[in-house]
Amino acid sequence: MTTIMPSIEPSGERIVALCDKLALHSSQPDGLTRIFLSPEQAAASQLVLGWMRDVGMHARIDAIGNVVGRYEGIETGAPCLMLGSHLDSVRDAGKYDGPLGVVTAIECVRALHARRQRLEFAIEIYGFADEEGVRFGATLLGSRAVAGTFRPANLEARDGGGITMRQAMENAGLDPDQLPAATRRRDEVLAYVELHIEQGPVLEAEGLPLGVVTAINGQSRYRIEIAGMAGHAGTVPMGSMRRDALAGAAECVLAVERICGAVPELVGTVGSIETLPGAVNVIPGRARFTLDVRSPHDDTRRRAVGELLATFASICEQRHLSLSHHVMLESRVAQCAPWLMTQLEAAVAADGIAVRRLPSGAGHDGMAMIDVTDIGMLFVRCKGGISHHPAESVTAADVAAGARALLRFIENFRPVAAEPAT
Ligand code: HGY
Ligand code: MN
Ligand code: MN
Repeated sequence: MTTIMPSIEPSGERIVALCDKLALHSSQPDGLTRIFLSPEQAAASQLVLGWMRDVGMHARIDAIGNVVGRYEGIETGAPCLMLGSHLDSVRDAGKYDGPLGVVTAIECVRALHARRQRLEFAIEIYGFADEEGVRFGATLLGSRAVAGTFRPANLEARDGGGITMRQAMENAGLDPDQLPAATRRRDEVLAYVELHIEQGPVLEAEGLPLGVVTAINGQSRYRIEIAGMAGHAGTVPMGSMRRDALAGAAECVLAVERICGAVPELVGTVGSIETLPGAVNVIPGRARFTLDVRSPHDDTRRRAVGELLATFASICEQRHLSLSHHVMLESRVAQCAPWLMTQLEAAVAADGIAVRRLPSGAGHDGMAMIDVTDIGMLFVRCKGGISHHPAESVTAADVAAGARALLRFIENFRPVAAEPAT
């Protein structure tokens, strides 16, 4: 007698509900903030470990705190198709940036497990521990550890409370000296494919639930510091006797808007700024701000960064201020592999959905994973393109379409020999 296994197809409602459940693990009482190596992240990781084990995966926490699940293929120990996304968030975040990719991948494995279906390859799902880089400034820490490109100097980076990454790892029960154990070899991984919300307006504007990503824009992140002279707000006359670091920084911020606004497809953002000593009646002696510059063209981005740093220097010279800058991230454009795009498009088209290729303005773990394997991405429409904001939202129908496409991609996945590294 043949047993008809329940063919549990991934449910959009279930995936959204699980993302909403994950969002409860937050350090922010009235919203979602879940940063790298925080108690909230540890709790979220335990939840995801359980979900992975429920669908027949071996699941563990790796040396940097990534959650890793493995669903064996027909042959134990086979190379894997790697799926996933990140489990950390920005401050006051949306619920789906990151978790949607992890949960959807788990629900695809649930469908395979329910049918007792094994494939010619293993499936591994990563819930990366730090993609956003909120706590220590450097981003993609979890995926860089997997790709073997983690910079040990990052261990000495300090968070806002003065805790080093090394201490934070030890506090979380991780051994920084074991970090190399997180690295995966190229021959273990057939490809890395991530499902993610678009975080932009294109799919919604064109009435499409899904899109296939062509490339992840290149990104430069800097920490800029301007020093002047603190002084009494009431007694130092306006003009050249003042060396107001915040006024200088403000002129720099407007230069970012002017210079980046003049170049198509280039974006520049000052996301955070702080002044010292930060008192109402003291002229700011120091100002620190972050700079985030992105473009689909690496030469455009590099030229813009050069022009911005030169402009900052000229502003500071005129105001008798000193300027220093620290590179936090330089990441080239990460091209998605055509063979993966073709297979993702076939999976999307099989549902009768028009295929739309588009670049990603947002950064993703694929920027790191490209150093160990070919990458692909599948975008799901999000309302108004809103992201990095509590109003981030998706529909269960679009999520179900994304899950169907991802499951179809998995079932029809045909690995090709990766191009030899150039
Ligand atoms: O910053 C980004 O683009 C991504 O959300 N980490
Ligand atoms: Mn993300
Ligand atoms: Mn993000």
